[in-house]
Order: sequence, then structure tokens, then C-alpha cells
Amino acid sequence: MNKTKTTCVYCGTGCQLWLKSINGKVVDTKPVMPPSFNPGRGKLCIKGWSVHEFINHPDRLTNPMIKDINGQWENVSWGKAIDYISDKFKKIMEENNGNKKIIGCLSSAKCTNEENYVMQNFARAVLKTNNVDHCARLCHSSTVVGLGASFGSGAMTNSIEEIVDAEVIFLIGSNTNEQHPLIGARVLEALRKGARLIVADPRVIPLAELAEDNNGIAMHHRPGTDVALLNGIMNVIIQENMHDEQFIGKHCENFDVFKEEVMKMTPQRASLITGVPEEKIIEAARIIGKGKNTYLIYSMGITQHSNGVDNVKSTANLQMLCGNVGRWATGVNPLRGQNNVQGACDMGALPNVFTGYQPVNNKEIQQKFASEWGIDQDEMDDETGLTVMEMIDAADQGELKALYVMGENPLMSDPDSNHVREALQKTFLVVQDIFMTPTAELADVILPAASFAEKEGTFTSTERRVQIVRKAIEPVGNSKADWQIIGLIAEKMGYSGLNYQKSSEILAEINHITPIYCGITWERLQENEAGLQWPCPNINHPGTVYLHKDGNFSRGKGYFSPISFKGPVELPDDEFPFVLSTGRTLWHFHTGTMSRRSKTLNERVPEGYVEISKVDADRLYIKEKEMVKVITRRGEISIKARLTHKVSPGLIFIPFHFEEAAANILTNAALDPIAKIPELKVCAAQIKKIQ
Ligand SMILES: Nc1nc2c(c(=O)[nH]1)N[C@H]1C(S)=C(S)[C@@H](COP(=O)(O)OP(=O)(O)OC[C@H]3O[C@@H](n4cnc5c(=O)[nH]c(N)nc54)[C@H](O)[C@@H]3O)O[C@H]1N2
Ligand SMILES: Nc1nc2c(c(=O)[nH]1)N[C@H]1C(S)=C(S)[C@@H](COP(=O)(O)OP(=O)(O)OC[C@H]3O[C@@H](n4cnc5c(=O)[nH]c(N)nc54)[C@H](O)[C@@H]3O)O[C@H]1N2
Ligand code: SF4
Ligand SMILES: [Mo]
Repeated sequence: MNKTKTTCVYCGTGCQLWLKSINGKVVDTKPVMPPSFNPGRGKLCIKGWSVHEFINHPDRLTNPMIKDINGQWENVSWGKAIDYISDKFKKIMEENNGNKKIIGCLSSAKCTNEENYVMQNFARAVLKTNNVDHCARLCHSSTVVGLGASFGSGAMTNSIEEIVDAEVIFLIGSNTNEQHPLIGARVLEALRKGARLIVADPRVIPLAELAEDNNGIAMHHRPGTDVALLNGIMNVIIQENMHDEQFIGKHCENFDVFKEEVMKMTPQRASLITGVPEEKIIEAARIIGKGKNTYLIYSMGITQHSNGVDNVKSTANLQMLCGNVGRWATGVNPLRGQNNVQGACDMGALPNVFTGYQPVNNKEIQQKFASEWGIDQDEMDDETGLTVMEMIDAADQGELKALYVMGENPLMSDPDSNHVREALQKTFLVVQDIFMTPTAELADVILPAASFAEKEGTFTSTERRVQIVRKAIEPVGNSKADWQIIGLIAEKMGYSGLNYQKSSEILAEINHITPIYCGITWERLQENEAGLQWPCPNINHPGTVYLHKDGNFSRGKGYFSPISFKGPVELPDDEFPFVLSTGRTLWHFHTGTMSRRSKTLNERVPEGYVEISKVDADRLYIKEKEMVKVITRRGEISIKARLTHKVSPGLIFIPFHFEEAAANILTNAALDPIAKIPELKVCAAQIKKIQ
């Protein structure tokens, strides 16, 4: 039996675990126990405990495959697959001479930092395009834009361990103990120490009930009304003089303009818009206003809206208003979702930035990357590339001819799947995954990737902590590590700059050209079992626990943005009377490729469901577990009804994990104008009995 210490591949908490393997197969998982460092403090959630179950699953892709003219998959050698792809990419580039937006790449928050670095390098140096993006677009792109504008850095400001020292915890749009269970555990620990918990979530999530039972507040506002709620709370704080004038005066700007806007949102008005009783808004404001420190946590309930950036800026406004930034146990803490979504962003798998958020349209920075990569700066793409949803639209319009998808399943994870399917069918599609996915089924070529257990590298967790991923077994079948596969295609296309021998060579290059990662070297990561938190500008720097220390914001001064309330794009009407919200459950992960192949997880929740309130169900004569149709302007699905008190009348909720009842057939692709994140949390729907 071999034991390999590594980092969990499900969520962004970054828990440390042991993979146990026998004869080249991973057979068990255990948490890394104290005194060794583990953000989960010696614990794992149920997904961590069962992470070994998908690794050697018989469904793993083990050979490259090309679709023949009859639509059948044919196993081919690596050589043949790589030739086929590189010839096709080259041909498309030649035929569209000079068009830098003709091919696109989707990088992966499941893959390592090194692999994401290699993918964006490939896009920019070989395909000569900035068309590279990944699932952060559907997740925290509003965070990157919103916190970037308010503070100068788009990452979680503080660290997980600080939660237990918070006097007040404000949880808005994060189902923390289902989606980040070991961060949720810290919230519970803080509650035991006497912290006051305020939860704002349209659904009755477990922590909302706990807040009410423990001298806190639960507010169940209407989906998409967070700006009104937050402005209402800030209105009371200013009205009752509970704001931190000293902090604002010294460290922030644009306060007066912001204040004028906030003063319009009286708690009475906020109550009318949100449906939250006025007294609760006032009480929440007093708890935050009088508390010494408030740790604010948010996630998809804030970001996945057509006004996601406005929502994010409002959370930043609130925390600056009370001086809750730049100190221990405070801050604005967007919980990053995927194991390495923070890292994929840091590595520049985004259409507008290279590594470390260095802009692609800055000539000096371009020059730095051109010389590091040994390419001609004049041939580089000067303009920002297309985002995920823009690539889909461009494909649909015939403007994007090929898409290279690594470790993503856009057919199930992007909104309005019928539109996505049509668009993908028009492209030359390469999918590189560990399993056959609905997206892979549409591909022209499939490349089998090695999973996290079969390769070395690093992941960056939600708290900006870079940790090691270690190889427990050899790649399954003929699969290869993602960075190696991309390197082979690049080489065939005439670029040898991605010819690395090991993953640590890639990190050395990242260190060299990325100021925030400069000091996070492979050698130091081996020595520091707790990893290192960026920014870490040099090899003597200890890393950064919390950002904007003492009010010294990354952008200089913190910026108060005046935000007025705008509702969601599609609201219920007579024909589509319900608000449909989508999200997750504890037991499954995203499009289910891994969690539905995990026996423990799948036995617990084997099929999709729609949560509907008992009141609505009675009115429509719908019974528990009855199959119903959910219909929106984009499409319809059949799904089992789950009657619950968790959603209020008028609201329904569907987790998006289940292919046979895919939530994204229904969702609306309306985008935030700046972050281009889709409105996955609100659209209008109807429910029908099937008989
Ligand atoms: N088990 C499990 N864990 C996961 C994942 C998974 O798929 N499964 N995915 C990971 C990823 S990538 C991510 S991004 C995170 C996501 O983690 P979360 O954001 O916590 O999860 P969601 O279920 O998408 O939505 C969070 C909450 O937002 C609420 N909400 C909906 N609309 C609104 C609104 O208008 N305002 C407010 N304030 N709240 C609203 C929902 O009721 C829900 O409780 O989870 C990560 N962890
Ligand atoms: N309706 C609705 N839709 C949503 C959301 C929502 O709340 N509601 N949330 C959005 C959010 S926050 C996110 S993050 C996205 C997630 O969207 P996606 O990233 O598209 O979803 P995943 O299922 O995580 O896809 C990851 C893929 O990577 C594969 N994989 C795992 N490990 C490796 C590896 O090492 N190499 C390679 N090459 N492949 C690997 C998995 O098998 C899987 O197919 O979904 C978004 N979509
Ligand atoms: S909390 Fe996240 S990182 Fe920790 S074990 Fe669970 S899924 Fe893995
Ligand atoms: Mo996410």
C-alpha cells in the first residue's frame, strides 16, 4: 500500500488528503491529520472522503479517439490524434489569414496551475489569440471585476482560519456548509464561540436555520434584490452614525457620491423590494454597524446575476463603510468554487490578462511575455479575447471555427444548452477530459487526460494558498497529463516552447514572469507544508494572510461605487409565474462527471429534482416525487418534484448536476455587461403536471 499526500480536487477549500494506492490503483482516501497543516483541520467532507471512487472508474477515457464519417468513435494513436488536430488548427489559421479570433480555448479550473499556464501560453503563442477563458466566467468573473474596481484586487481578502475570530459573520448568497463544508465548519466553530451570524439567502439553507437558533438573523429576500438589501442596510448604518468615518476619510474615496445613492434606499423601500421585514434590515445593520469586526462571505448568490458586478461592489461598499477591510477576521470573502479556479485566473486563463492579472493590451507586458516565450511580439493578439459565452455565440455565427476544450463541460454548465449544442456542432471541437461527457460526445476528437491523482503540480485554493498536487499512480490507460498533451500539439504546430520535462519547470517559468507568484517556488512549496499564499513577491517573503493591510488598498484608496437597484432581466409573468433558481447540493459536483461515478455520492442522490414549496405544490396538485415538467422560454425538462419548506412560494430550485434533467436547458443567457457572467440564479418558469 502506498500513501500519497495531495490536495482535494473537488472544491476550492484546498483540504489536504492521503490517497492510498495498491498495484497502481487508488483505493482509499484519508484526511491529513493535525499537527500537519490542513485547511480542513484533520477533516474532509463527504466528497473528499470518497474522492478515490472516480479515479479508477471503468468509464475513464483511456485512448485518443477520432469521430469517423459515420459518427462512430475510433481509437487512434497519440501520434495520429495530434497530427489530426494540429493539421486542422493550422489549416483554419491559414484559411483565415490574420484573424486572431478564429479559434478558442477553454482552460480548466480542475487542472493544475502549470496546465492552465501552458494552455494560455498555447493560445497566445501558437494560436495567436487571446480567446482563452474558463468556468470562472460563470462563477466569479463578477468578483474579479467588482473587487478589482473597489479594492484593486479581485481575490478573497482574508483567510479561512480567521473566521473563528469574527464577532459577526455575514453570509450572503453562499450555501457554505453544503458547498464549502469545511469552511462551513469554521462558521459553526465561530458560532460556538459566540459570533453572531447573519444570513441573506432566498432559500432556507442550513446555516440560515442555525443563525435564527443562535441569536442571529436570517433574511430570505427575493432573488436578485441584493443591491436593495445591502443599500438598505448601509442606509441604516449611515443614518444611525455607525459607519467608520476615520477609516473612510483616510483610506477611501468617492464616499459622498455613494452616500447620496444609499440614502435613497430607506429600509422601508428596501423591505418593499426585497420582501424582508424592515425590522430585520434594521437589526442586521445594527449588528454589523456596532460589531468590532464582520467577516463577510459571499458566493454564487451574489455573482451569477446580470448585475453581478453591482452586487459585488455593494458587498465591498458595506465592508469599507464599517472599516472591515485590511484587518484580521474581516474582509470581503468570495468563496472560490473549483479546486483551482483561483489558480486558473492567476495563470491568465482569461481573455484580458496574462499571469498575475497583467493586461494583454499593455505593450511592455506583451514584450515581456514575447521574450519569455521566444515569439514575435508583432504577431501577438493585441485585443482582449472572447469570453466563454461570446465564444459560443461566435461559434453559432460561424465566426469561431474551432474550440479546444480542456476539463470543462460547457454543454451542461453554460446557460441555454440548446443554443450551446447548436453552436458547438458548427465547430471543429477538441475535448480533453478524463470521462466521456455530453460535450465530448459532440467532439471531433477526444483526448484522454490524466486525473489529479496521476500527475504533479499545484492548485491555488480560495484563500490564495498554493499547495502541491502529488502523483499517486501512473496515468490510467494511455492518458497523459494535460500539460504534456498541449505540449505535443504545440510542438507539432512548430512551437517548442512548451517542451517541458516536468511540471516544476513550468512553475519556475511562472515564478519568473508573475510578480504575485515570484516567491512561490517548487522548492519552497516542498519545505512549507502549508503552501504559500500570494502575493508572495520574492523567495524570502512569507506570503500574505490578508490583503489591504491597515487600509492600504492594492489600488491605493478603496473606491465607493454608487449603485442603484436594477432587477433581474427575466421576471415571472402570467405565462411563466415561477422564479427558477439553480445551484448545487452537498452530494454532487457540477455536471456530475466525477460525483455521479462515485458510489457513495450517487447512492445518496441518484437523480435530479426540483424543489417546490408545499404551498405551490398543493395548489397545483403536485405530490412528492411526482414527475413534472419545468418549462422556460428556452426549453423544458421532466424532473421529480421535491416538496420542501426551503423555498418560499413562487420560487423553485434545480441543482444543475443531472444530465437527464439538465437545469441549463432552462436558464437564461442574459449577461452582466462588464463581467459577462450569465444570470444563472434567476429566470421565469412554469411547472406542469405530466398527466
Ligand atoms: N457539493 C458541491 N460543492 C461545490 C460545488 C458543487 O458543485 N457541489 N461547486 C463549487 C463551485 S465551482 C462553486 S462556484 C461553489 C458555489 O457555492 P455556492 O455559491 O454556495 O452554491 P450555489 O448553490 O450555487 O448558490 C449559493 C446560494 O445562493 C443562493 N441564492 C440564489 N439566488 C440568490 C440571490 O439572488 N441572492 C442571494 N444573496 N443568494 C441567492 C442560493 O439559494 C444558494 O443557497 O461551490 C463549490 N463547491
Ligand atoms: N445552471 C447553473 N449552471 C452553472 C452554475 C450554476 O450555479 N447554475 N454554476 C457555474 C459554475 S460556478 C461553474 S464553476 C461551472 C462549472 O462548469 P464546468 O467546469 O464545465 O463543470 P465541471 O463538471 O466541473 O467540468 C469539469 C470537467 O473536467 C473534467 N476533469 C476533471 N479533472 C480533469 C483533469 O485533470 N484534466 C482534464 N482535462 N479534465 C478533467 C471533468 O471530468 C469534467 O468533465 O458551472 C457553471 N454552471
Ligand atoms: S471541503 Fe472541498 S476541498 Fe475539503 S474535502 Fe470537501 S470538497 Fe474537498
Ligand atoms: Mo464555480
